[in-house]
Amino acid sequence: MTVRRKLLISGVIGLALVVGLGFGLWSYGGREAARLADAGPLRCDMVEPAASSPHEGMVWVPGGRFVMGDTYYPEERPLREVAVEGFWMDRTEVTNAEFAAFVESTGYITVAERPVDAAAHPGLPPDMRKPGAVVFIMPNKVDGSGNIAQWWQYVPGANWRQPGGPGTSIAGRDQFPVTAIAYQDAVAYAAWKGRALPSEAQWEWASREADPDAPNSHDQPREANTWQGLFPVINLAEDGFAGIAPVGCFKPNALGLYDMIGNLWEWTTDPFAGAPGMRVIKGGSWLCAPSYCVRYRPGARQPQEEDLATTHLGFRTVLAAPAP
Ligand SMILES: [Ca+2]
Ligand SMILES: [Ca+2]
Repeated sequence: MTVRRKLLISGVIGLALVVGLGFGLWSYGGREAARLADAGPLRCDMVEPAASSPHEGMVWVPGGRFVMGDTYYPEERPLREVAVEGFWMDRTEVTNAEFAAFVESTGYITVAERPVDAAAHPGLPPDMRKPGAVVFIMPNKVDGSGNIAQWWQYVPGANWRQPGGPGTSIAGRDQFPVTAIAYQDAVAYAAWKGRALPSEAQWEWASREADPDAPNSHDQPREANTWQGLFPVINLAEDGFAGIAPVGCFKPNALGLYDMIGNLWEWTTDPFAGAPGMRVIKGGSWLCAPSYCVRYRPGARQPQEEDLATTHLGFRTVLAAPAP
């Protein structure tokens, strides 16, 4: 079985257990969810950092030692002490406008826009032999099987320019985080900026506000774009966003970093041990809910296929440079 097929069948995107309570309920439905998602603001005002940064859009993350990992899901263990040097990090997830500037300058074509190498993925179903991305489509109802194909669909033609597939666009969404980005796309953008992607330890340390004593709550955070209601059929949007939010709509953490938790998952450079071709992603997304994916925590993690674009995943960059 290929990794791509395995993803759709076994649920790599949503490794979390689906709690069976209430499945079969009718929801507000996908149309209502789309209306809510379209009703949100197109940009949010961010607080200017107290100190100006020598690296545009980045904040300094001091070095230190901390206990990495968590104990909620098995893949977060073991807890282990790690040391991290200080580094610079993007305040926000990389936006559509930023990624568009990269594409305009370089002519870069993302993985989701290129022909699929069918030889490298024997046995792909016909639709997955076309360029595209995996898109969340809110179902009207689900059965209790936990089969994620009920809400994740491979959509030919979906990519960062049209994240919902043909007929959708990012017009007016400059300040939304770019999505449908495969690992090598994120690496290419970072290299163009003279930067890199964070390691898992860097990302987690920054998410813990560079504080070894930061609280390690397992509760759903208030200041993050996550999912309220019974995933995937009831989306209460109590945080103000039924879909992806523009960057910077929620309070930043103590370092001035926005949306580390929630909104989009973020790529890290760490290979996911025991899963060839997969990297660790961090922070959870707007799809994480107490009933489904309690991964809105610094120590949470998930494997993601490097070459598969999905629309709940983005990234931010880091820079090794002297402290301010
Ligand atoms: Ca939300
Ligand atoms: Ca995020």
